[in-house]
Amino acid sequence: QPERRLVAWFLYVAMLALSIGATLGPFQALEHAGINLYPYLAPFIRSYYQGLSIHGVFNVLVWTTFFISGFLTFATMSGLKHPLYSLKLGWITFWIMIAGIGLTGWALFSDNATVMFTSYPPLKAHPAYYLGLTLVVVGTWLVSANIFLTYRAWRRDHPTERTPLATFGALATFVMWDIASLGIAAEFLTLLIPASFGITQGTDPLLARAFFWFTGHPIVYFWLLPAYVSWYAMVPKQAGGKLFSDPLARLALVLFIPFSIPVGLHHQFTDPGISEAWKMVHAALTFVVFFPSALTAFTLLASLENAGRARGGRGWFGWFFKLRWDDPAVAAQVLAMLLFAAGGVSGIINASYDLNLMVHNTAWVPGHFHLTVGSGVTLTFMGISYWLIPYLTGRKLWSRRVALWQAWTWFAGMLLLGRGLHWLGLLGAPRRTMLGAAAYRALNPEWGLPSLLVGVGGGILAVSLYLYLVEMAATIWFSREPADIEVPEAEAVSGPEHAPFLLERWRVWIGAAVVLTAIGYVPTVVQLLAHFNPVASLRVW
Ligand code: HAS
Repeated sequence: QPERRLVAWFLYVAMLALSIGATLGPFQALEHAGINLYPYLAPFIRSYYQGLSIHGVFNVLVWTTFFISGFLTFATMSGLKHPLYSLKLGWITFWIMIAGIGLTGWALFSDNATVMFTSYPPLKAHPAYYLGLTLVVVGTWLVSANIFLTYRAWRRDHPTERTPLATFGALATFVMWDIASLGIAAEFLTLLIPASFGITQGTDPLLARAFFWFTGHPIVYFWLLPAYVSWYAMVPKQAGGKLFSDPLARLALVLFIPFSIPVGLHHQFTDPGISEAWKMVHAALTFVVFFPSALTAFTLLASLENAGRARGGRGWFGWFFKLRWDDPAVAAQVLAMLLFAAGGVSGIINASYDLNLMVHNTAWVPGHFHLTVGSGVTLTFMGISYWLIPYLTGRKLWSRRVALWQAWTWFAGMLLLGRGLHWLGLLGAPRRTMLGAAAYRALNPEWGLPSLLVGVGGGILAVSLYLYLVEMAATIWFSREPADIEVPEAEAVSGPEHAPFLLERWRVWIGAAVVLTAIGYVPTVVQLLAHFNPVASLRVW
């Protein structure tokens, strides 16, 4: 019971963050469609760019991180059937992270951190912004420490057992993240925080970007893997069937440890000062990290087909319509998978060195990430909350119908918004720009229709967001019926006993990650450090 409270509070804060961050999304979408409502937000939000920074940070950094911290802590405990190693540490972590978002939130709302969620120098924020985000990252390290210690305590009593799949996924996520987050730690601690305090006189934007993307690409898998945990370990059961293959699921999850990190230069294909050869190496490795997602698509389709056929589905596609579409937890997550598949395809286009030159820094890129983190991840987390919040609070979901409407409206809204943004990108519309401004619109009449799609999609998403928040608030505060929920644990057609022990040898995967990361980054970082010029950078800050 006490652990349930901790998990629930992580999720509540996540939802609060989403309510702030996502509320600003429709303002951007409508601006692109030529309806500028920002003046009505004054004095709280003073510009499109301040709104965009808050939108990015609260959605992709706070909503995701708090949800993941709660959900993976839960998945570890429920998988192992073992209490958390230290509840006290759990609460200390929670409050450290709250202090972090307090500082960052203050800087953002006081218009002292209009630097976008990528925090690129030479844009400069108040030290509180960087310190706050640092505390959030430290919080994730403490969450992972608690999870690892819980696992170690369980392992002592179960030396030969396979780790339950959900817990295995939680461990893989945090092992990967703990290594990946060293990049942003280096950037903030050695470059941005000292410079924002005025301790150093300048900084080096290129070096900062290299450190940032060391973490910035794998962070997308930090967001994605918890969704995979749910898709593999829970959804097959909720959909009425079995996971196709437990060993394939484990293989996919564990492969993210070595392959997630040495790919960050694919965000810097157009940056000067980095060798093209190393950019090519990262481009090639990006196609390697695509592989576990391809495995996932195969295994999930087979698992969903298993569920649909078990429920009487016939023919090539008939099984799809027999899934439990009346269960919002299932509907939301299957719709999330569909959108994610489209986002994955645009990711492959981004990763292709030559095609990237066409789409880089255009509206295509937000099109891509609204289908991945904004749909694949966010809609999955919403689907998870439709059973997890009732489980944690003991209160039945307030209205299944509202939850179903929410899932479908998110799907429809993201389809339109995603299509519009990708299309705008191909027409050369830049990202992070007030596209609705009269000068742009007059020069580019062909942006009209895709901008309209973005505006309509954003409007539908606003409705969907509030359906979600109302559903959650009503379940937590007003639902009177007790919930009768079991934690879903999918059985597998091919069970864990077929998984080779190698998959559980964490040292092997960590070793492989360290070696590959060193190969992928050491030459570039050494070269950037050799050219680091604090005097020239004085001019920047
Ligand atoms: Fe990305 C930029 C490449 C995945 C998020 N990405 C971004 C940014 C974000 C982001 C936020 O190479 C912008 C950062 C910024 O502000 O500058 N991305 C990729 C590649 C993948 C990928 C190759 N991205 C993600 C995920 C994200 C995410 C996941 C968040 C969660 N991305 C890039 C590149 C850039 C980039 C470049 C830089 C662009 C630039 O120029 O700035 C891959 O990992 C994708 C693999 C995934 C798949 C999909 C598999 C499908 C599955 C679902 C199965 C569906 C079923 C249902 C079963 C190939 C697993 C189907 C049912 C039926 C009946 C059909």
